[in-house]
Formats: sequence, structure tokens, C-alpha cells
Amino acid sequence: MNVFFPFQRISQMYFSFLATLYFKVRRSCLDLLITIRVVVPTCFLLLALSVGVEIAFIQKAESGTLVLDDGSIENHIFLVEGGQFIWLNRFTPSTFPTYIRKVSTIFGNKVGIHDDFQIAIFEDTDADGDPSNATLVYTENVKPLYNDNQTWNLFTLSNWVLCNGPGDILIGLVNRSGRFGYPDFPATLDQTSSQRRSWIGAYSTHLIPDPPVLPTADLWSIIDKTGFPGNWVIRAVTARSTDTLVDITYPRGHEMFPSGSDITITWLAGATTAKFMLHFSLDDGITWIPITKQFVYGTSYTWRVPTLIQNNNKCKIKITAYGAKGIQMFSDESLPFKIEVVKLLWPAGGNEMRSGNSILAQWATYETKRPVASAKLLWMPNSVWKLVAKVDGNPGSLSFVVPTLVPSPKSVKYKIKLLDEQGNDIGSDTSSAVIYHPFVLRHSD
Ligand SMILES: [Ca+2]
Ligand SMILES: [Ca+2]
Repeated sequence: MNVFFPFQRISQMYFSFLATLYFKVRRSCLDLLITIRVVVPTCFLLLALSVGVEIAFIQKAESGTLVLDDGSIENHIFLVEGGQFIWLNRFTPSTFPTYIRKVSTIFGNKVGIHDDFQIAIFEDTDADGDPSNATLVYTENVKPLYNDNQTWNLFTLSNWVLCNGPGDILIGLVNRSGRFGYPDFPATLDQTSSQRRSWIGAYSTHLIPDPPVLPTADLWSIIDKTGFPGNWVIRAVTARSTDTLVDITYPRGHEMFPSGSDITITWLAGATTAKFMLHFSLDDGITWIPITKQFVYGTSYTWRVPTLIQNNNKCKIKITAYGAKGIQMFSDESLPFKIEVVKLLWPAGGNEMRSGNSILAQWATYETKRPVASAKLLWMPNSVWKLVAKVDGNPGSLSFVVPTLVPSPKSVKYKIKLLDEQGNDIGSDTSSAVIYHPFVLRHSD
């Protein structure tokens, strides 16, 4: 017995231990089950709630546009002697607060692509239809992206502009490069019908104070009363809330970036956005290529511009915002910009040349896919590209004499083409038209 006693005790202890363990395990299983039952739905509920909050935020953004014009331009307005003026559209949004995100307009070809313009945003809360007592809330300086009389210049503002209302928002432009004698015809007017909401102001000094002041002293009128009834071609993109938005502030569109260079993409990020996915396109937004495999945090990213095999002016950036729980929010696309492998600096077009002239063609080369083995200069005198000269290596310039052509073309184009060891094209750039003057012999009478 004594022999077995300890064993019995041990076995008793053992069974008692097993029993305790069993009950403990059972209890902890139950606890676990209870925990799972309680915690899991709470998790789901919390997740659902937070996801729901993110979705609710998305619905709150409600983007809209402020538009008076019909999109077709019937007139271009400038001051008879030239000079700066301000032209504004009066909008009455149905809901406030309203954030102004982007302002757009169309410019005609009398405007220079390097001219300075100023966007000016005012609020007029008395809702009397007369913007004379409007308060300036925002200005931003911009340059035209396009001056072809048809492509919209869409300017994403560097800040979201909060208008608390009620009443009117005035969105105007000032031609800051305007000066005495400069017929820039900067203000495009839709005259198909008039909403009687477009205003104009100027000073006899030919200048507009910076920041602009309303009303101007010498000319302040609804445009209809000056003999030009219509609506300025100025629009705005708005939002009720910016919480879930992303707006790209750089690149803005129309920039030229050397192939292989670094640029810093920047954006405005809404309060509930947490992370971003960045893409680029080389075909005007038809297909998108990820810039990053992982989410990007913050509001800027340094991007190594891809090294292309050809100059490309259909490049775009897209940024998509996500909430902290991974819910996809809004996205924004830039306007198209250009990536260049090579640039023909001279003759670049817009100049003149005469047969017999000695010309030094010059080009700049950026990062190429493969080493440049040779370069060819071509020209198009009669709708077909013909070789002007070929050089070994990539000297960046070569000289040639302009031949005399019969019949004589009115204009010609030039092209620089870079070739690799195997003779494959690894980059080219074409000039715009160069006026061609033939060498003419005259006899005396
Ligand atoms: Ca029209
Ligand atoms: Ca007023």
C-alpha cells in the first residue's frame, strides 16, 4: 500500500490536475468563445462603423461645377489701348460651405503662353446681385497652359478656397502682362445668350492693384452694358467638403521634363485621406502604370521620370486617395505634360532661313535608353523627310548649308534623330515650321 500510496497520490493529483486542466481549458474555451462572440461582432461593428464613416465622408464631398458659358466662344475682349483689367463671373451656389478646387478658362492665340495671369476669388454675402461690395478671399498667379482658343486651361489651386456664403462667389481673372499698346484680347466671351452675371473693371492707369480692388474706379460694369452681352468663359470646380479629396498641384500640365530627371509631385490631401497610390500614363490616361507598389504617405513624392525611347507629350499623373481603413476615396489626374529624350534647339521653328545660308543645328540630349552611336538631321521640304547630314557620336550640333529648291516651299521642318549602335531610333524631336526664302536672281530692266 505504502508503495502505491505515493503513486495513488500522484495519480489522484494527476487526475485532479487533468480535471482542473480540463475545466480550465473548457472554461478558457468558453471564455474564448464568449470573447469571440462578443469581440468579433464588436470588431465587425467597429470596422463597419469606421468603413461606414469613410464611405459617408466620400458621399459628403459632392463635387460640382460653376458654369455660366456654353463652351463656345463668340468674342475676345481687350481694352482699346491695351492694359490690365479684371473680368469676373458671379455664381450663386445652391449649398454652402463651398470649396473652390479648380478654375478654368480658354485663351485665344493673341495671349502669350508666358503671359502672367491672376485668378481672383471674391465672396459677396448680401445676395443683392451687385458684386461691388464683394470681399477678396483668394488670389493665385498662373500662366496659360494652352492658347489655341479651344483647349481648357484647368488650374488646380494651390489651396482649397473655403467660401462660407450665403450669396455669391465671384471668380475673376486679371491679365497681369497687360500693358498700353498690347492687344492681348485675354478675356474670352460666350455671346450665345447672356445670364447677366459677368462683370468688367479697369483703371485709366491701365493697371489693376495687386491684390485687386472692387469696384474699379474708371470702368465698372456688367459686360452687357458695354455693348457685349454675354458670359465670360470662366468656370470653377467645387466641393461641399474636401475631406476625401486629392488634388494634384504639381505637375500642373504642359510642363517639359527631361527623360530620367527627378521631379517632385505634390498634392492637396483631404482630412480623412491617409495614403495614396500614384500612377503615370504615356497615352493620355488610357492606360495607367503604377509609380509605386506600396501606398505613399504625406503630400509629396519624388519621381524619377522614365527614360523613354521617344519624346512623348501625352504623359499624365494620377493620384488615388485611400482612407485609413483602405477605403478608396477620390482620385485626380494632371493635364498632359511632356517627357523629352532629345530637344532640337535650333532650328526650332518660328524662324526664317534663306537658301545658301550656313546654319548650325543644335540639340540637347537627355537620358537615352541605350548609348547614342550617331545622329541624323533631316528636313521636310516637300512632305517627305530627307537627310541633311549624319554625324558619328552625339556632338549636339552640326553645320549645313540650306540648298536652293525648285519649286520653292513656303516652309520646311527639321528633325533630329538619335540612333544606337544597331541603327535603331532611340529618340527624335521635330521643329515647328521654319519659313523658307529661296535665293532669287533679278535682272535689271
Ligand atoms: Ca457660345
Ligand atoms: Ca453685393
